[in-house]
Amino acid sequence: MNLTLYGLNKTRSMRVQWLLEELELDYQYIQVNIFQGEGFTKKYRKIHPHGQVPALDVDGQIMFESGAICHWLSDQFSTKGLAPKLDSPLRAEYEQWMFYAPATVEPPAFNYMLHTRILPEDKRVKEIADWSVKQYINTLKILNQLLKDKKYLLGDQFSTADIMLGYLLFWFPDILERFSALQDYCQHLSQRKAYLKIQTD
Ligand SMILES: N[C@@H](CCC(=O)N[C@@H](CS)C(=O)NCC(=O)O)C(=O)O
Repeated sequence: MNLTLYGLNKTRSMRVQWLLEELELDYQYIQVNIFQGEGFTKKYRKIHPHGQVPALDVDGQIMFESGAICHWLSDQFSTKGLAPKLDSPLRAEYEQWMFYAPATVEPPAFNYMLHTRILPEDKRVKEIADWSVKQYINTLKILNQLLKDKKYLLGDQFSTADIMLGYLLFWFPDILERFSALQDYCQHLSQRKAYLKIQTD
């Protein structure tokens, strides 16, 4: 299988890159600097209609949406054990976390980032930032309880769901300081060989 990842450091493409490394797959990496307008070229719009990263070329067929790519790859390479098999008792919980990360955790975290860091200062709305961080912290309180005494979301077994969630938790390390179980969780994640391999400045 020929794989080419279109991505950029410190973006959601890191989910896919982290997973490709966990799966020990060969892939080509093409950097698309979305902050310098490279997402807007006609050529790149044919790859990703929104001009975003990540996109993955699989033998000439393009996929986009980080969660979908990670979900698909994990099942394609199921022998690597990063997604419980369909008939495994852990599969339902795995699916739950795969969707929980982008659907429940990501929106408040991203809105907070948007209104504190990404938007130009005159476009930031304090009320949205305040509301989003409150929602995010409430979500983390629940996650912190659920992850007590657990190494990974599925217990001792690392899975792609940990990539989906873990990638997000690294966005605001200062907020994590008050959540000891989440700090331990991130500590485990950050020691993984594949995670360390994709860290660049
Ligand atoms: N839901 C999409 C979001 C993709 C996304 O928003 N990517 C950002 C980088 S993290 C991007 O390319 N932004 C540039 C833009 O929207 O123009 C996914 O998870 O793949």
